[in-house]
Amino acid sequence: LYMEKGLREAIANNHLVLHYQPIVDLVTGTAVGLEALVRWQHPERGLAFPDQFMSVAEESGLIVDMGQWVLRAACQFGKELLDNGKELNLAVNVSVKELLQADFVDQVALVLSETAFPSRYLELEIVETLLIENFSVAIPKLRALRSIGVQISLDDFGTGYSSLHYLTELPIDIIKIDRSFLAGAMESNKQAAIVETMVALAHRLQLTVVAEGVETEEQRQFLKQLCCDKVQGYLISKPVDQAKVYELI
Ligand code: G
Ligand code: G
Ligand code: MN
Ligand code: NA
Repeated sequence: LYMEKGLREAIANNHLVLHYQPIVDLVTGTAVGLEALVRWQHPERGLAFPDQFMSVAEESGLIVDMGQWVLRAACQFGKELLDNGKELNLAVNVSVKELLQADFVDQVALVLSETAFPSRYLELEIVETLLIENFSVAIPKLRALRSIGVQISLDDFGTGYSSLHYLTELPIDIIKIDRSFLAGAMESNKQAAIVETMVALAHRLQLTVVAEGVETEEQRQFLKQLCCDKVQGYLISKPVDQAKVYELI
C-alpha cells in the first residue's frame, strides 16, 4: 500500500510535525495547556492533516510508532517550555490501539524519564467510544498511568453511546466536551441545557471540564457563567507550529 509505505518512511525520516492548540483557563484568561496535533509534512504534497492519514495509520498499526513519535516530540517541547519558564500542560491524543499495547504504560514512563518532562504536566486524551468498547483492558492501564502522575482526559465527551453508565468507573481527570455541543448551544435553549448539565455533572464528579470548539465571544461568556474550567477553539487560536506557540503565550 503506497500510503502505508509513505507513512512508514515519514515516521522514520521525521517528516511528521506537531502543531499545538492552546487551552485557556476561563478565569484567568491565560493559556494553561497545549493540545498536540500531528501533521505530515509531505515533501511533494505539502502539509497533510490527520483526516488524510489517520485511518491508514490505525489500520496498518503504524499508529503505534506514530504515537511514540508524537509523545516524545510533545514531551520534548513541554520540557523546552518549562526550561523557558512556561509552565504548560501538554495534551497528547492516544488511540486505543496504542493504549492496548502490552508495554504502553512502560513506554510512557520511559519517554517521560528520557525527556525529563514531569509526569504531572502530561495529559493523555482518549476518545470515549473506543475506551468503552475496550473497558476491561483499558481501565487498569489508565489506573497505572494515573499512578505515575499522568492525567487522563476523556476526549469527544458526549459522542459515545454509554458514557453516563461508565462515567463513574473511568479513572479520568478531565472531560473534554465535544465541539458539536457548543455549535448549537447559542441557537437552542435545549442544546445550552445539555452543555450546562455536562459541566455540572463533571464538577459533581470532581473532574475538570474543557469545552472544545469555542469560536465566539458569546460562547466563551456562556461557558464562563457555567463555571466551565477551560476552553479551546478558534476564538483563542487555531493549532499553530512550535515557533508561533512562543508568540501566543
Ligand atoms: O486538528 P486536527 O485536524 O489535527 O485533528 C483531527 C483529529 O485527529 C482529532 O480528532 C485528533 O484527535 C486526531 N489526532 C490529531 N493528532 C493526533 C495524534 O497525534 N494521535 C492520535 N491518535 N490522534 C490525533
Ligand atoms: O482531538 P480532537 O478531536 O478534539 O481534535 C481537535 C480537532 O478540532 C482538530 O481537528 C482541531 O483543528 C479542531 N478544532 C479546534 N478548535 C476548533 C474550533 O474552534 N472549531 C472547529 N470547527 N474545529 C476546531
Ligand atoms: Mn483531542
Ligand atoms: Na475532541
